[in-house]
Amino acid sequence: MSVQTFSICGMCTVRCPIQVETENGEIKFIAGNQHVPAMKGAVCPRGAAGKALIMDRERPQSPMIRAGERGEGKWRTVGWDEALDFVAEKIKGVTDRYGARSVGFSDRGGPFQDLHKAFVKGLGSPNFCNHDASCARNVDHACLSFAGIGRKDLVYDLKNAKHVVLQFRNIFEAVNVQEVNNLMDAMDNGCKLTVIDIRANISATKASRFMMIRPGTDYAFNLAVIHELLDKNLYDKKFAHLWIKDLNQLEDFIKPYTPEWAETETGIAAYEIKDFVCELAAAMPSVIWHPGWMMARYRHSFYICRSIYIINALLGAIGAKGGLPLAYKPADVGKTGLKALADLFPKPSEKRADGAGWRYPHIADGAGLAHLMFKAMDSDDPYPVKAYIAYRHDPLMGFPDPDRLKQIFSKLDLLVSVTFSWSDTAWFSDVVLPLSPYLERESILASKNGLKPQFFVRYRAVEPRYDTKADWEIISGLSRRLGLDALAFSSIEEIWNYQLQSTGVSMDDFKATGAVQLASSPKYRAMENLKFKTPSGKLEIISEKLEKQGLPSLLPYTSLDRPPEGQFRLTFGRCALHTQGHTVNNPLLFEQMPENVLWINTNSAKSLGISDGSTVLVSQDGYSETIRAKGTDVIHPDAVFVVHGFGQTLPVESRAMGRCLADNKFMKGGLDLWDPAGGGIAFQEHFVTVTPANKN
Ligand SMILES: Nc1nc2c(c(=O)[nH]1)N[C@H]1C(S)=C(S)[C@@H](COP(=O)(O)OP(=O)(O)OC[C@H]3O[C@@H](n4cnc5c(=O)[nH]c(N)nc54)[C@H](O)[C@@H]3O)O[C@H]1N2
Ligand SMILES: Nc1nc2c(c(=O)[nH]1)N[C@H]1C(S)=C(S)[C@@H](COP(=O)(O)OP(=O)(O)OC[C@H]3O[C@@H](n4cnc5c(=O)[nH]c(N)nc54)[C@H](O)[C@@H]3O)O[C@H]1N2
Ligand code: SF4
Ligand SMILES: [Mo]
Repeated sequence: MSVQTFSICGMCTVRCPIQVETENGEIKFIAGNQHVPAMKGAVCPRGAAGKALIMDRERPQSPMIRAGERGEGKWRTVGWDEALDFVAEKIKGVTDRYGARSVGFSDRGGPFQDLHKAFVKGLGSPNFCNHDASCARNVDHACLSFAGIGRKDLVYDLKNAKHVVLQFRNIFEAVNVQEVNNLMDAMDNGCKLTVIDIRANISATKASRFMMIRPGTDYAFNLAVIHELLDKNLYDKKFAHLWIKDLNQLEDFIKPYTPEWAETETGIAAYEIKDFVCELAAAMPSVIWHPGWMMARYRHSFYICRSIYIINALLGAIGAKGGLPLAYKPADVGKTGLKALADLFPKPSEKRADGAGWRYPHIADGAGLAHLMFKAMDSDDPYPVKAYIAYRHDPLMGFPDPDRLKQIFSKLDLLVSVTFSWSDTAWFSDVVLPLSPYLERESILASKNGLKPQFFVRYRAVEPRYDTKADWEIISGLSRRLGLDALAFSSIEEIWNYQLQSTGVSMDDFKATGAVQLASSPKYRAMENLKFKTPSGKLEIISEKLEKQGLPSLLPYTSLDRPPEGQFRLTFGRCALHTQGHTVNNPLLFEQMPENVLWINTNSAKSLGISDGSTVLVSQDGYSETIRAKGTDVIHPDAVFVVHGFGQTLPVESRAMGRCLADNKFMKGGLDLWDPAGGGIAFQEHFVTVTPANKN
């Protein structure tokens, strides 16, 4: 007999609500949760490959302790008791010698991180980070500096939008299933789509307007848009009067940045910028200029994001239906939120090793900046960090300059990787604790704010195939050994009941759909009733916090260096068939897409003697890899582009091994290139040389 289990996809960070059909303990079919209309019953190709992940023998099948040198790949397979005893003893050793603050932890962020935060807090360390310095930190900080709230406190109301602008955002390949469905519905209803990108990606092929921009000049483009909105009086005056503080300072600042000026920087014609702005104004306030997601690209990316929030505000889109309405939290709809596990322990009094909140008061201390925690491991400044748990996190692939990072990790007394697949970081660890993949584990309850806030649950769909464990089992096991009794839960039900106390909700309420809705219909606020958490309560063009740090609120434009003759800016992004670096070895997805290719402009290729489909050598500072060239007219000639996540070298992953090019290896010195205002890594400030592979 077949059984349906509600679960949450874990193949990427989006975590779509799914339902899993099983029969005799085997997975039959994975579909989008039928009770969530925007899923339309679908998952993306990676979501559908969940079964292949479960069946894959080439994933860590039991706990392992390193038997050779770090990275040598010699392992001793052990039982869970031995593995957890080993980790706990090492952590005790480090805390006895250097103090609790010497334990660092990073994870992949997301709705289930409360358990991890609780664990690190319980240990007495302030050093919980997530991966976001390599992803969306600049977006979040830009939103905080402008509106006093995080990026997720604003909803992208795609379904009701009349014009959507994607800049650095490839929504049809870097997929979030509900967003894709909502945008397609809106486009069926006449919503315009503008794409501003350095290449024609799949989103561009569906756009009503595509503008190919010179890499790294988006800030110039956006300043010209602001200029045009103000100069032509095309902005929403009522909204500006109510909510935008210091508009006059913006008006003064923006004067030199005309569309004609921007044309020379960006390569986009002034008339096109002007036409585009008129179109936007016609659709306001139901406009979403997406502030970006993977915005760890340049050292001024924070200001690009900030300029986008300013444009959305000028269009009256912030707070508006079909724009970026404010998300509701449980308390906003008269409900009590989940009880935080992190509340089980007091906040550690020590300062953070990465400097977030004190050395860098404008950087929020929740997610921190992982690269600065790594630097503390290297320098012992402000103090030594000697044990590191990389929990569902692969910094050796996800941060630049893996050789440098390996040197740093070599100084650790303990490196633990908790993961469901092999990764460069797991391979370099002292201990690998294999996490059950998401279909084989349940998670703590999670809460999602939005137009309809909700709680949701991930149930276990099938039992673990190998000797792997769920998050809560691993954290409880370690907590028990480390004297953190409050976290040493013996069942998931105990955790769920703890989280639900005072909410008036019981686990029975999740049974019918996998979620509990806290409001019956989407809630929008009238323009007069918006609420921002800045010191003035308004959207602040001038941020005192930034100014105090000597960082301008309005950054004057400076041109980035162009690649020297014969070199290209290395750019990267996603494709619909893979997630970051951990699905290339998935049998099903590998079959669909076994390699990445190097996008290169046809004319540049021709002048270098490179033909479409030929093999090329990509080099930087004496390091080279080969890859096949994709010669195309639809990439800017300054750039080459690859899909991130390839170029794996681990013998345990026979399919992925040796497949094409790892962009992260062409980022020497990249740990030092980051945005001082937003904290994000500047991944795209690296140049490479490309030559035919058969030359010489
Ligand atoms: N050069 C370069 N660097 C990049 C990027 C790039 O495009 N180019 N992209 C950046 C971006 S946007 C991000 S988000 C980071 C991503 O990099 P990371 O934050 O490291 O995330 P992942 O590679 O998705 O996952 C890390 C590990 O967690 C394990 N894992 C365990 N359980 C789960 C689960 O339930 N879900 C998931 N997803 N993983 C699990 C996976 O097996 C994987 O080995 O890298 C960033 N770094
Ligand atoms: N299929 C799939 N979906 C995913 C993921 C995945 O790995 N696979 N990962 C998830 C995660 S963690 C994230 S962060 C998001 C990322 O979501 P996105 O940020 O939308 O994805 P990317 O493909 O990294 O980058 C978007 C676009 O930026 C363009 N770009 C690069 N440089 C420039 C520039 O200078 N100017 C402009 N205008 N454009 C530029 C690239 O060409 C690319 O088309 O996707 C999420 N969804
Ligand atoms: S977008 Fe695809 S891979 Fe990501 S959570 Fe949704 S179904 Fe899973
Ligand atoms: Mo990301």
